Amino acid sequence: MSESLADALKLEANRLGFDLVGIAPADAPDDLHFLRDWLAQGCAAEMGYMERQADARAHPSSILDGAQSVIMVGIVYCAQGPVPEEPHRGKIARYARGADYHALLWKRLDQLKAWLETQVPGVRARGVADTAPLLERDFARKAGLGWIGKNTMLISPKLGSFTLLGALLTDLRIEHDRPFAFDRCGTCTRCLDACPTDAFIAPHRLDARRCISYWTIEHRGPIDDAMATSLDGWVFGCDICQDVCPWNRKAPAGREPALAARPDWDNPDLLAWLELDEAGWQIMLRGSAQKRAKRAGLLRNACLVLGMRKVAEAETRLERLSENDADPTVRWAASWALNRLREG
Ligand code: B12
Ligand code: SF4
Repeated sequence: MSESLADALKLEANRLGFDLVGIAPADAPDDLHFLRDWLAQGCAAEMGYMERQADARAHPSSILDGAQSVIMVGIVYCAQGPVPEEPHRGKIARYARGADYHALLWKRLDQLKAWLETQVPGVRARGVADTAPLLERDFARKAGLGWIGKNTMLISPKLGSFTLLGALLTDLRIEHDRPFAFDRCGTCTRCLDACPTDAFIAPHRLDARRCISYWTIEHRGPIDDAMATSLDGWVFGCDICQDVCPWNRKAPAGREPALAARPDWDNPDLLAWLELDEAGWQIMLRGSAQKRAKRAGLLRNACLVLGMRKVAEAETRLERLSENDADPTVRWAASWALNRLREG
């Protein structure tokens, strides 16, 4: 297929709001052996879907039969500076301070697909973001969007790593971009050194069993003591390994208003979380990526942070939750926090 289609496609993707776009061949991922090692070492923790989908990740044709090209896109989000720290306020990863990116990316990818169908009638295409069995960072690198840093993030030399990725797979063979061939990390090890829980067991290798992001978002149930004491204020996700990265120093603010931080999702008052009823949680989490952790996960994280910070105003609310909450994880976390608070 002609190069002009690739150029027109990139212009259209940009017009739709994607900040990065590149095209990779729909071949087996280069990094599949890394995924297999990572799984074998137990680094996926309890993310059983990573194990179950391992074979599907071996080729993009598991997502679209006959796929020839993977159009990788990226969108910049909410790159504002760190939030002020008050003991009763929790930290939310930047990607989740605005509207849920999944719905946004899926909609934009559908629009790109519709555009492609007008250019090439009969073409087959499928848009995916995050949830499909695609090694997105590997394909992003192959599509020329950037390199995979020692913190495992896809880093664009122009835009940094505060980007979210998506892919439009198609059975059309479109002019491919060159893979990003450089590793611009050099001798830097800031992310590896800054991680408070030593989640990077080697450069490019994150052990989810030690990652604050994993524990606060993905893990269900009580949290090991070693991690519970190390959350450092994070109640949903973690940005430390990106905040310290020099490639994010000049990262631009995103141009997508929906991804900008919302006051109620940014820097939340955890004492107020402890008061919310079921209906309040439903309203709070509507349209937010934070709903992945569910009420129980978020309340658990809030209790742990308040306990570690010994926020005295939380005591009566923690007592109430530890005795009466219907969810055993919340009761556990509230008791854990009360013990910390009363330790003196
Ligand atoms: C599972 C998952 C997680 C897990 C595990 C993370 C991980 N590093 O694997 C947890 C819950 C911890 C997580 C956290 C986060 N995630 Co996440 N996650 C995913 C998911 C669904 C799969 C990732 C995966 O395949 N992991 C398997 C391992 C093997 O891959 P990897 O760590 O990326 O390692 C790559 C390379 O480093 C290399 N490699 C591995 N080992 C080695 C060893 C050597 C020596 C070398 C040279 C290379 C190498 O191979 C791998 C594949 O390319 C993707 C979406 C998707 N479908 O891809 C999003 C995704 C990676 N996450 C994303 C985001 C935003 C985050 C967070 C920033 C959220 C937050 N603020 O809390 C953190 C970042 C933590 C981090 N440093 O990775 C974005 C990343 C965007 C970007 N610019 O890179 C993605 C792409 C979602 C999206 N659609 O935008 N995530
Ligand atoms: S902090 Fe340094 S080592 Fe880590 S990803 Fe950024 S440039 Fe690479």
